[in-house]
Amino acid sequence: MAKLSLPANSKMRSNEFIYGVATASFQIEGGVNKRLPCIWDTFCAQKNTIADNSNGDIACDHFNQWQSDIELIDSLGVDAYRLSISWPRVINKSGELNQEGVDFYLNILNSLAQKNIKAFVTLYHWDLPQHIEDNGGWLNRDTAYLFRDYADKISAALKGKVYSFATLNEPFCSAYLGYEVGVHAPGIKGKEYGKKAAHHLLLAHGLAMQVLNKNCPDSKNGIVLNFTPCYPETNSSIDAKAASYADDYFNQWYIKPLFDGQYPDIINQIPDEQQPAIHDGDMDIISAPLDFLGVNFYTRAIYRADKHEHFFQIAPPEPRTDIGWEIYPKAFSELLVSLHNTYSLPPIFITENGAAIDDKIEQDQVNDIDRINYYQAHLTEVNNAIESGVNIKGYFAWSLMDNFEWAEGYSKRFGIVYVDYITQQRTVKQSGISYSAMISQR
Ligand code: IFM
Repeated sequence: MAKLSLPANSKMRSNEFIYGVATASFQIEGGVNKRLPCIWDTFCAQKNTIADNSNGDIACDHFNQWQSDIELIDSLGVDAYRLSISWPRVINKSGELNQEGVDFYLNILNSLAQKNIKAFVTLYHWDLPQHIEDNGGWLNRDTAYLFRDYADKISAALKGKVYSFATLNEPFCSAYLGYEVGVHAPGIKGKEYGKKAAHHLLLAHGLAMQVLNKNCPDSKNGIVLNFTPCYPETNSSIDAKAASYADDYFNQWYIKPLFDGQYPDIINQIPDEQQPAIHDGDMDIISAPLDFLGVNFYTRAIYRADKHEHFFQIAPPEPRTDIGWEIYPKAFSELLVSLHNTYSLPPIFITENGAAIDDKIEQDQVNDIDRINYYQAHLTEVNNAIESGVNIKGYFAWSLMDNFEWAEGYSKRFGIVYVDYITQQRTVKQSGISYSAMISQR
């Protein structure tokens, strides 16, 4: 059986390097009746939105199983657990804290502290309260201020118990998938919406940073972005131009405002009706200093020039994971080095990396060798980036356990722990056993 290992003199062998596992509220919690509805509840209830017609009502039933899930996390020997808070669980319709919801997270955080596991808490992993969407959601500037108020109240309530707060997880997905192509909640389609939503999300981030720094100056406060590096199909200058435009549109659009206080130059090529509404002072709010940048990486994308559009994405070549994403680990180190060379970055945490594999459970075992190989190759690239001078402080496997994979429902498994959704039985996969062994052998 393949085993995960780290090179002999790697900084990733240091006890200072943080290893963790990650999840998100809507994907694992269930407990739907103990919170307000969110945009994903509504989206799942629509026809043909989710591959298996499922929803998050029960998910992994973490709402009820959180104690044994934390025992499970502890048994893996990780240093940290990255979770997200469900906004509709902790804030009621009038904007006040819902103490029952807050207590759910306080219990989790207290339990993690008892076990000496650092808590990395994300405030927004896509579960926007539905009543806020009913007023325009991320297309309404007011949502940024509602997010600040939520961040203010919840960070004050959790103060002292959180090692790191991230404002948003992957604003690209919320803005582009949710409001431009409509394959994620709330399912809005239109080129005129994506960049508007993105700007309000980034503004929300900047406003939330202010209250996080006020309430929890001792926590490491930052944001988590996802990157799908863009490669040209050929060496031609037109393909290079297409890839570069795609990179600005999908990746740099979210990081450049944070570190340079401006959007990429392609903003000048974007038609008026697609422009974000930028108010005076917004870019200063958005570009305030961060304690860390979270980087999520899974795959790359390949582009060619197109006669009508700025770029055309070709089908991902093999090898691919079960979700159809190309396995191309080299893009990981190339991305990290390029971000390091382009921006003046704070320390980086790899806040997500992992693979969907068509796992089979046989005799209580899951021999997910392809996932182990994926992790090995990507950990090696993280190490390569560190050796090239990138300041990386930790790595989180996505995910702790199989869960609700958004538009794919429960059909795609990303966990290092297998979940039987009928019995809610958890079984640590070989990748989990191997990740745990690698961590303990540092
Ligand atoms: O499951 C998601 C997660 O919620 C955000 N990042 C990507 C993962 C895999 O698609």
